Amino acid sequence: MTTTEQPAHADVGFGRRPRVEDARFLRGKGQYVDDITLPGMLHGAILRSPHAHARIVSIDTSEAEAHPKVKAVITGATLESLKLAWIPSLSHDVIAVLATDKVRYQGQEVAFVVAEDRYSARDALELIDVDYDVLDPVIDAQRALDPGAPVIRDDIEGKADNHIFDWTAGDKDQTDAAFASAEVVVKQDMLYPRVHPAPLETCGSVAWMDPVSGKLTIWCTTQAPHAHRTLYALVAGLPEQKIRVVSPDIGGGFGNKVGIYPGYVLSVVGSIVTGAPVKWVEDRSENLVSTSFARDYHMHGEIAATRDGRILGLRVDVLADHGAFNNTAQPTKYPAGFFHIFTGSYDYPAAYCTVKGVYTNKAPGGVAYACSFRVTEACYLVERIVDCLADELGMDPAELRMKNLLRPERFPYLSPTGWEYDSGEYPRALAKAMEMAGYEQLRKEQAEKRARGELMGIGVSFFTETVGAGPRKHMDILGLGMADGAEVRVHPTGKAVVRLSVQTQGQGHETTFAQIVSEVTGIPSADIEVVHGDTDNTPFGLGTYGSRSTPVSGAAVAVASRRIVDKARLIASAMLEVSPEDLEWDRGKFFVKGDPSTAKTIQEIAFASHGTQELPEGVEGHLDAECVYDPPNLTYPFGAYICVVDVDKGTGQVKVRRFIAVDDCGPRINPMIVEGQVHGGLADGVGMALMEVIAFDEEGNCLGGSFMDYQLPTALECPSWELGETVTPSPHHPLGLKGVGESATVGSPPAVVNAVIDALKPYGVRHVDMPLTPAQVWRAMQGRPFRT
Ligand code: PCD
Repeated sequence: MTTTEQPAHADVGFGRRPRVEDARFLRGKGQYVDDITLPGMLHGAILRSPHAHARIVSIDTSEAEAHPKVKAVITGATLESLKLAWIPSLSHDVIAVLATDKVRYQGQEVAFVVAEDRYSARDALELIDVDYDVLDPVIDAQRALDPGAPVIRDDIEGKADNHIFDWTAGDKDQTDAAFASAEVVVKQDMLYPRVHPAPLETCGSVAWMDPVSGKLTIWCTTQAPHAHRTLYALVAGLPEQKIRVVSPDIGGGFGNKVGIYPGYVLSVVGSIVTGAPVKWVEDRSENLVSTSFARDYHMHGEIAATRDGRILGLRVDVLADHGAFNNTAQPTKYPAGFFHIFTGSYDYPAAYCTVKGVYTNKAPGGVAYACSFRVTEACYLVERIVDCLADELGMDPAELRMKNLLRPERFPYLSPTGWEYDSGEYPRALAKAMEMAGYEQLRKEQAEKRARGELMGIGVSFFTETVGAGPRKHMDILGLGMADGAEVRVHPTGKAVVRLSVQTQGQGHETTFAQIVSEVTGIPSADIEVVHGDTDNTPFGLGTYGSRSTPVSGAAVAVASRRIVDKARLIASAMLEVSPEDLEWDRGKFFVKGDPSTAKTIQEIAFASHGTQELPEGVEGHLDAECVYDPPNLTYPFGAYICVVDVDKGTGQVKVRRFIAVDDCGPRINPMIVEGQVHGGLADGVGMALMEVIAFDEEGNCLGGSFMDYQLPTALECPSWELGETVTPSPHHPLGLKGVGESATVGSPPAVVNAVIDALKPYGVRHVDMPLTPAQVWRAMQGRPFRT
């Protein structure tokens, strides 16, 4: 069900348009990394550590090397000789490509076998003999800083503890003063557990170092091909023009494919060592156990308010578990990502947070899984604690939110932690969600059910996202500023090609970026080809994550398209022998003011730009343009979500019965794609709230290494989503667009958890940590009387 009313099919510009990429996806004709086969290609497999923490005494590879189909066995020692054993992480740390001294988490890469086929490579792993001296692991982040805790990173000179960083945002004194004057203070500990992006396609690469041309081509599951190329150049000392990174079809990224993983580097080394192309594709368990994680934030929140429900301040203290290497992906300046957006959508002056990062013997990563760098954790914190406050005050959670939401006249709004929210109409979005839900009726139904002893819950959440990183002067990744390029070229016949620096992983850029060009130039979308994901054929840019493609690259495309129209005006003025100012633009054609019969279409102008038409002074031939877009600010999409659950008293089983989501991402390029993005994010949210967790035992064994243990939501756990929209354009984006890809993943977990806790209200339960599995919910009810 949807409230969006749009024409069924948009040929030109924005509107519903079936995804062009589906023609190949639905026929099983996508070209993923694992579909790439090159002549003479070899296959790599990784030997991984069974221990969470152990010293490597020796590695004997002789038997594996003797395997008839094995071409090379690479160890940390091989890489040390190439100066590739350690590479820079995305957060100014280093990560081991293959362990040299110690293994620091279960699943860490220890050796790489290259063989004629995948099976032989895997068989040969069994023939490698590693002698480990097992050490005590540090698994509990809370104990990582205990005096006497084993030091994980003794590779770092002088390192005597497991501390990574301390970071603060906001004004401490002002916040302390707000708390001192408050009538009510509510405190709550909450964990955002370690989860995994779990894309259906795992990570992989095919590397081919052509010994004749000296050109290295890497087909790779990457969300950021250009950034990867530059990093290969910087780290391996290879000339950048001799490196080509191709990101073919990607079966879901969700942040998991932003970083450079040891396997990618190993396929490159394998190709250099053997002189043949080498493919490496990890299996499901490798992906879940070793290849990144998300969240793992242990948060303590405190909220101050007046008795009548005016929020005065928020104070947060976070312990961030980063695993064995600090390989979190986020702009350099922000070790806790954009966590300081935790002040959320409410109007109050005082907020302060401290974040402490620690090493543990767990896989590194901290990827922004469907999250603009820790916005998800931030949103969960504020939306949960506002519900705790409502509970304390005996106020309806929707009413408490309505009372404190930022009003439209407050925009552009400078938050107490320094963000400048670009635009918003928050109360309207919440009112719309409440109306769609039939909020009052739901509360009545709940009261009746409670009276009968049944558990029904209604959860409200409101979110503000900060997406589209970001202004170059503030944001970079390893020194690369976060701007993106785009090139638009119109062929003589009026068809066009647009080349993007960003890379789609299923979002449908081949559809929507053509629509952006079409919206501005009037060229039908079907006449526009989108080229992306190949560094040899696209302009430089930082890639697709943090919902930045539309805010940054989409803006680059819009500006380049406008430059096309500007140039077309000059050429049309020569064609019509009038001055450019005398022309009027009616999307797709220019005509002399007051005389529509004189129109020259963009297609005619394109031909003239290549033809014999004499061009005006200073105008070069051809109709093309480019732009490198440095966004002046981020964009701030927002939304109001309401979740309705029923909880089984006997088993603790949660059933999500309804979910109402009102999203505002400014104008929608393609409402159908936006709805798909929201559907996916809502399912993500239900998964994290109710079932997903990467847990460890005391020895550091990962307990989430398969889809039997790491549960993903399916259609069975999801209701039929009820979507609504409001449209508040971004004032600084050329087309008013805001990102949306991660909105629902950010906004939905607190709605689901708030709903479950609301259902448990008769038991006096104020908080339960995710995931709210039946066991977790059941435990929360035990030993507590049911009181209506
Ligand atoms: N759109 C429209 N309109 C508007 C906005 C948007 O239409 N207003 C659309 C576009 O165009 C695209 C989509 O939608 O197509 C999205 O967008 P955005 O928001 O801009 O985003 P991007 O950048 O493109 O993308 C990214 C995201 C992220 S970030 C994530 S996680 C996820 C999402 O995206 N991932 C994925 N979604 C998705 N989907 C799919 N299918 N797959 C995937 O993988 Mo991160 O940071 O990485 O964690």
